[in-house]
Amino acid sequence: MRVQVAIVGGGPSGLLLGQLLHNAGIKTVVLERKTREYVLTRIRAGVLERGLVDMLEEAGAADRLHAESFRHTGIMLSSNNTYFEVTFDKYVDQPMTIYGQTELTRDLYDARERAGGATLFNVDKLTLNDLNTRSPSIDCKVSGEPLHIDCDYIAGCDGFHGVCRQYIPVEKRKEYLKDYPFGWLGILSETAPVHHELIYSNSDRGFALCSMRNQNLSRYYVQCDINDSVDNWTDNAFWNELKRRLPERFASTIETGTSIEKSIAPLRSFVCEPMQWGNLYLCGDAAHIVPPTGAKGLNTAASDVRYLYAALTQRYTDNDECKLQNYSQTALERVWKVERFSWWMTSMLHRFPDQSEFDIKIQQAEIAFLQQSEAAQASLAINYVGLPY
Ligand code: RFL
Ligand code: PHB
Repeated sequence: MRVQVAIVGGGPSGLLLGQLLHNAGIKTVVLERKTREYVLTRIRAGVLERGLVDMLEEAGAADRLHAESFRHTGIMLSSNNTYFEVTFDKYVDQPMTIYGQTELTRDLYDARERAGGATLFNVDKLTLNDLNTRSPSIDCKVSGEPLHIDCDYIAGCDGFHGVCRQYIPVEKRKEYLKDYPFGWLGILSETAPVHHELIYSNSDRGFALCSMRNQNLSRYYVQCDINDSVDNWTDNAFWNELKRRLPERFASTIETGTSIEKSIAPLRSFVCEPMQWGNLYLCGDAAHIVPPTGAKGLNTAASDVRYLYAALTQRYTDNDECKLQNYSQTALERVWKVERFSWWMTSMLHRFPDQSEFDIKIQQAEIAFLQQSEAAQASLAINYVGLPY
């Protein structure tokens, strides 16, 4: 098989890049280790920046999103029993869109299928060859059958646990990692959201988040021990803990019900530098991870896709490799700002095991300052709605 760009990973980064390139007349193949059904069972992000929505439109995959998504113009922050809203449109003219990553991924698979783009599932034993030459290639097995792919460029969109990043030689690669000493226990329930905006809550018992997918589908999270297991949490135990971490007004009105999904996610900050090596370019979770506080993971994957798409189209339309050469530097500049924001939101809102009374007072002062200062709220709003590309 010969393509111009071989894309490793059929998550949102790989699919979005694949669809944009395909529409621009650039021949691609998307290689996914799992099945389509498996990818579509992962419940993850739900809050999209405008930049991502614009790209989905450009990819021809935004019709259902426009029909079914919700616009958000602020968030609620709470600290024990006090709460206040940060209204974004007071500071920046850019709403957020509520639409599940699962649905977005499904729309991208459907758009790719309609457009006749090649997607191969059950891909394993993948090796990348000759990355530092003009003719890189991939060897892999697809449902057990060997396949050789010649290409001009390889996009490593294979997530945090993928293989592509490992092809950047150790002596050329620097990895920055911060693991947080807690996780998020999340549930999805077919109940009405407790409030029309998201609620991020700092409480003495730990962080909680009230989010949603639509008017009858809610997503809730509570900070939990890093070694905890979902088996330790009945639905009842979850709802009780969530209520204890919310201000009375919300705890008393929340609608509870049977969960339809329950999972625990670890929290980490991670950046790999550089994000390119020879003709390999990393995108999304393959190159960086943020803790989910602030909803930036998928959105940052999208900004990488925007930069790489622009660089590849410049290469194929003008035969100019300038943007490709600068890809890592351009992408990392934005990545580090988002890392800072996600770390800051996480630090402000969670209980840390080694936190002293002094640390807790500082956290409370930070939230009080945010409540009182329009400048601080503007800073949060600018970062939350998404920094410019
Ligand atoms: P993904 O989604 O991990 O997809 C990578 C794909 O590559 C495949 N793969 C391989 N394929 C072929 N060969 C190999 N050797 C392969 N190795 C792996 C995998 O099977 C997979 O299909 O990475 P991608 O595309 O970069 O997308 C990143 C996003 O998924 C991630 O950043 C977000 O989900 C993070 N995130 C959130 N981001 C937001 O912007 N807003 C949110 O509200 C938000 N909430 C969240 C989140 C992540 C969470 N968890 C579970 C970590 C909430 C949670 C709880
Ligand atoms: C979600 O709805 O899953 C969600 C929302 C906001 C976050 C993280 C996750 O910060």
